[in-house]
Amino acid sequence: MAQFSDIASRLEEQAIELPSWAFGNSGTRFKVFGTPGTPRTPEEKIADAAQVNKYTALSPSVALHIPWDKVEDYSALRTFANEHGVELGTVNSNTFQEDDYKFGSLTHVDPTIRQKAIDHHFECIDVMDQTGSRDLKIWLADGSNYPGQADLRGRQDRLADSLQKIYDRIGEEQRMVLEYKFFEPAFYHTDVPDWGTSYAQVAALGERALVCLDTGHHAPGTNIEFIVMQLLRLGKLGSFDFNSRFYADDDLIVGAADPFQLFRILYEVVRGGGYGADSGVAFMLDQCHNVEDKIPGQMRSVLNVQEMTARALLVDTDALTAAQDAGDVLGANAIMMDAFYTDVRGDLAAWRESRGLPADPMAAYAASGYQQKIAADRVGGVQAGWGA
Ligand code: LRH
Ligand code: MN
Ligand code: MN
Repeated sequence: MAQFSDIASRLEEQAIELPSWAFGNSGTRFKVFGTPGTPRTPEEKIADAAQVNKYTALSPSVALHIPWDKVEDYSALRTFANEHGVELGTVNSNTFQEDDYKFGSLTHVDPTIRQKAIDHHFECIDVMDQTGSRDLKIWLADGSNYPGQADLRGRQDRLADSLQKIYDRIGEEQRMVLEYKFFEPAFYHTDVPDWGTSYAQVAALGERALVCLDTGHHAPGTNIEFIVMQLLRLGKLGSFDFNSRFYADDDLIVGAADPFQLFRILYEVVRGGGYGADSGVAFMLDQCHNVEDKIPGQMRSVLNVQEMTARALLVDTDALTAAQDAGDVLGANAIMMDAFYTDVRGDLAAWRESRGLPADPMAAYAASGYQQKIAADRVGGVQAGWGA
């Protein structure tokens, strides 16, 4: 197996984008619990996200969700972010919270509603031009609840048409990523339910249209690392929304529910050339912190990704290939498990210190007093965006 010192330099390349909405209050349809100190503005969300980067050096950018993060002046927001040591990242569109979209957005039968949804994406591209963002992320709630309710084929054709109009608008340096999800809020069919549909749609558009894989958007038992492998093989994996789940789209802390699955995914990322700044694969979180504090929740998440990335990098790939080629089933499996079971926490702590970072970022944040300060200073936090 490789030694930690062999792989340490590769860890410097790691960047995990944080979602602005993770810092707002969120919950279930039963109850949203408020957390003292919750941000009231996009600026306060960015300031909180910057804390995560300050203690971990893992999260240099923050994703926006429009209109949840709507401001008058996006150039000023960009300057504000830069002053806090972070960049503005992916711009997420939102066509799932208006009455007009009850029966769909980019797939809607009514051309005026389709155009409204397309125009919203044009507005997001305008935002990207001001924030310097590279990626436009599209997730659609479009779907139906009952067999016969909608013409599945017609909706797919209209989707292709709408996406083409949006794609034609993005700049040379910009990209579009199309996220899939197998159900919710629609319960019978979803218009972009799986990687195959997303792939078919983006492949028809061109090079700068790619698939976004949200780890919580698959049926239980799905082999997600296989999908990662296939999309990398096809050159179409644009980004990840990382989170973890026990049941459905739970949006829990990545690596919390199934650390082994996170390891397997990251192994395929590394194996397929999807790791590192030049890979074109953006690592993002898409999580909600319903009952835990949000800043340490995000910190725990990026540290989990870092730990599993280190373990994935430790796999002895030469020995693995030899075992695979020799038909050594148990030998090959043991090589994977050796890396997975390696506790890298001590090595990571020492490595952080060698780079001027706290050995234990969670403890350093807790000792900083920031949480107490925002709890005292801010009153009346917003609701993540889920309604704000
Ligand atoms: C949909 C989703 C998508 C949205 C986000 C808030 O479930 O994963 O990425 O933009 O949640
Ligand atoms: Mn997502
Ligand atoms: Mn989701």
